[in-house]
Amino acid sequence: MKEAKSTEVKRALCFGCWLQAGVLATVEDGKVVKLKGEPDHPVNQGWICERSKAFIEHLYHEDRLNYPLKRVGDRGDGKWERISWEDALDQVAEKLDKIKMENGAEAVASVGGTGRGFSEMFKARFMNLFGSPNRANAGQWCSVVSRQIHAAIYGAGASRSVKQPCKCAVIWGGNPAESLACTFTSLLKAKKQGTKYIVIDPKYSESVNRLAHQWVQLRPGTDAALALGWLNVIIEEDLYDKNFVETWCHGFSELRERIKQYSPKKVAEITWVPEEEIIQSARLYATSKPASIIWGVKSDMQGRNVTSITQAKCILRAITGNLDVMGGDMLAGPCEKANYGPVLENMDMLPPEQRKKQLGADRHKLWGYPGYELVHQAAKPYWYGKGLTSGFLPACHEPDIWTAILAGKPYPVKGLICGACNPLVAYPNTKRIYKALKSPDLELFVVAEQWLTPTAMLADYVFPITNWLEHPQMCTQTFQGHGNIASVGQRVIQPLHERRTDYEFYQGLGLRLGQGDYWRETLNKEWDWCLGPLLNELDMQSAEEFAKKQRWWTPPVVEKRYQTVDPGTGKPKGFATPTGKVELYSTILEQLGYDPLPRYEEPPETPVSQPELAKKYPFILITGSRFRPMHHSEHRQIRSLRRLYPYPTVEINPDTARRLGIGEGDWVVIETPRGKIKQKAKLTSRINRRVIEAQHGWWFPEEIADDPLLYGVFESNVNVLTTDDDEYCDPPTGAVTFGPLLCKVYPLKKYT
Ligand SMILES: Nc1nc2c(c(=O)[nH]1)N[C@H]1C(S)=C(S)[C@@H](COP(=O)(O)OP(=O)(O)OC[C@H]3O[C@@H](n4cnc5c(=O)[nH]c(N)nc54)[C@H](O)[C@@H]3O)O[C@H]1N2
Ligand SMILES: Nc1nc2c(c(=O)[nH]1)N[C@H]1C(S)=C(S)[C@@H](COP(=O)(O)OP(=O)(O)OC[C@H]3O[C@@H](n4cnc5c(=O)[nH]c(N)nc54)[C@H](O)[C@@H]3O)O[C@H]1N2
Ligand SMILES: [Mo]
Repeated sequence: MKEAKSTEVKRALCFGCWLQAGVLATVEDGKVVKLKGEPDHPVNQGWICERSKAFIEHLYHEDRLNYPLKRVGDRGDGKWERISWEDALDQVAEKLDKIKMENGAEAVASVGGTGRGFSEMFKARFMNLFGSPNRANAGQWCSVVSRQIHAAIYGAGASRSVKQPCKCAVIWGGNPAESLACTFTSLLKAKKQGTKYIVIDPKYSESVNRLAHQWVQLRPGTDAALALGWLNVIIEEDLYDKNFVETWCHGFSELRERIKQYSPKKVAEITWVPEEEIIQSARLYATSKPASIIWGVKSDMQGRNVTSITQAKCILRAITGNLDVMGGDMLAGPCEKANYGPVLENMDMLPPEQRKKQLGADRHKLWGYPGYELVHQAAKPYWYGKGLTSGFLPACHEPDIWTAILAGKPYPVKGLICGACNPLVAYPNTKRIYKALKSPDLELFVVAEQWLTPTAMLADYVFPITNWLEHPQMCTQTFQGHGNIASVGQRVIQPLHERRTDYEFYQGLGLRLGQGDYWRETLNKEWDWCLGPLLNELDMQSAEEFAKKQRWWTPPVVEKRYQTVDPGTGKPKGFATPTGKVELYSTILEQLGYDPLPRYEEPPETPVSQPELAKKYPFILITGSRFRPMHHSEHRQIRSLRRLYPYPTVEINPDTARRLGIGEGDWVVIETPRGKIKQKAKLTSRINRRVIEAQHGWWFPEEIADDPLLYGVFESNVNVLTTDDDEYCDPPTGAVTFGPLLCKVYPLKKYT
């Protein structure tokens, strides 16, 4: 007789992207056999995407890293020796200590991505205790920059509230149909309930197709001008909320003066959007109550305009009376029932003299310590005596790490820790990063990864890390106006082979470097402590118990928090900013030496700013629109997903393609002044004739691993074409330009 199978269902959180959807995972005889969405989970309401389901394939894939590796040949040769975790950690810790002794702790830097595996939080703790201020991450051009600008202006983030559908929602520089699949249905549902969507996008994206009441097709990179044009219409036509502006805003008269420069006529010339459309869309937003502006990442990666775009969006919400009201955009502080951010990361342990050495913080002050300290000063007393969630901030200017390695300026960086990111593919200027990682001046390069990526191929040590099915999870994030939900996921199975969590990697190094007092025994214990205040209140013993019994917690919704009376002062709480108001005129930006008001600057590489260069490179290049099923540079080796999207594609208007002799599916060369790559042509009238859109994230795990090929990392990777030049970066935040840039395109066959 056959023995009965042991079957168990675990309640996990998918970490395929930062939404962290609820998943029910079925385990049969110790093997994960099925993943499905957890009904009623606030994030995904029972639905999960194809990528989430494919994590079973990810878990058991033959190419996953299973043991720590130590390089034995030259960097990139692909000659590795298997080594134990303990030996590898001993050796890395010893080298880090040596670099610190000889060059100072700042000579060790770290790079990160979207914080997968909670690596950014624990990396922050490790680096603070080690004494280095030089932590960089993808937040510099993705959401965290905009979060920091919100923090300067409102003293908190702001997030769409789904508790009540809004009359009008603006999707600005995002395409949630591809990028936020789990929550897209909530947008469709709101449309049925009457929400009118304005989508601001140079392309007729799938979100335009499925949602838009009005599509504003602007020239790439001109969002700041458009936002200022909207402000002009709204103020000149008296469509703003006078009461809110008078009581709760600082600097309206200065703003009013500034926006005079941005008449709809002038903005139409800059943005290619007809004057009448600018006026109509501004009126629609301002007169629909409540209305919301939904974040899209393309606002965060337009280089020199990044601060202005987000600043203008923040101002739009405030002056139209849509801030912190149901159906509008609710103020989003941190989770009040958790130990998070500065306390979790032991931020106070980094001494002031080390903070001063942070790379790039002299130029990009809002991103580094100078800005952080001003924001934190106002936010700490306001948000439960702890301050805002950081995780990614304050960070150093990412491109400065490569300069410090290559040129030793302003001082050398000799050790680099790369955790949960793939800079050689996802960061700007691949060739420069390649040079830095190959440099003999970089004495130690350590990677914590799930796969041998092109970046990991250049490492001295590679540590094999679990995926989300192999570790317990905790999430305290602001979610769609629910406030700060706390959600916990169970470990589904024990880590396979010798994989360990990111936590154990940083803890392992920390314990060897005198940080014993600051690390808990296990990740589970860490979550128990993080959620301590909430667990106490619920009379639960552990996060694991919470995961089994309760699963998530949402705080009561507080509308118009600024009006609530502070018992200490007897006055309304106001906002967590230096003036206690919404700073239309930002005193923080002013103190840091930047323009306190938003403005539009022509991006450094467009047909307008560089007409001569545009003769050679006639098209405007935009990059990196999300596409299912891929997530940045991941999943190219997951067969079921690769089958859905086998090649990189570049979108070209059919008229343009015809003129260039390019047919559907042809391999074409895309070239900028910095290099060339190939992708397959996808002809679509959804894109403007003058604009080209190339995908990001491409490398080919099936190709040769060894340097200089590195899995074809230079073949189709769009970041071979991008730049990290400081002239292209936003002064306050250092955000880079992933578009607009100038390019030319031609059929590959002509040149082979
Ligand atoms: N040109 C262009 N470039 C872009 C963009 C663009 O629009 N255009 N978008 C940018 C944006 S917004 C972002 S966020 C960045 C992303 O930049 P990155 O984060 O550097 O890119 P990913 O491909 O997400 O890299 C994540 C890596 O972490 C590994 N990983 C996954 N889970 C874990 C884990 O739990 N622990 C560890 N240790 N490793 C794990 C994966 O295998 C993968 O190699 O890309 C940016 N790059
Ligand atoms: N499938 C999938 N989902 C993901 C990710 C992934 O890699 N794959 N990554 C996750 C991450 S880290 C992020 S940051 C989010 C980002 O996801 P989103 O915020 O949705 O951003 P994108 O998909 O990069 O770009 C969306 C739209 O911006 C438009 N666009 C391009 N240039 C401009 C411009 O100058 N102005 C304006 N207004 N629009 C422009 C593009 O045409 C595109 O339709 O997605 C997350 N979700
Ligand atoms: Mo991102």
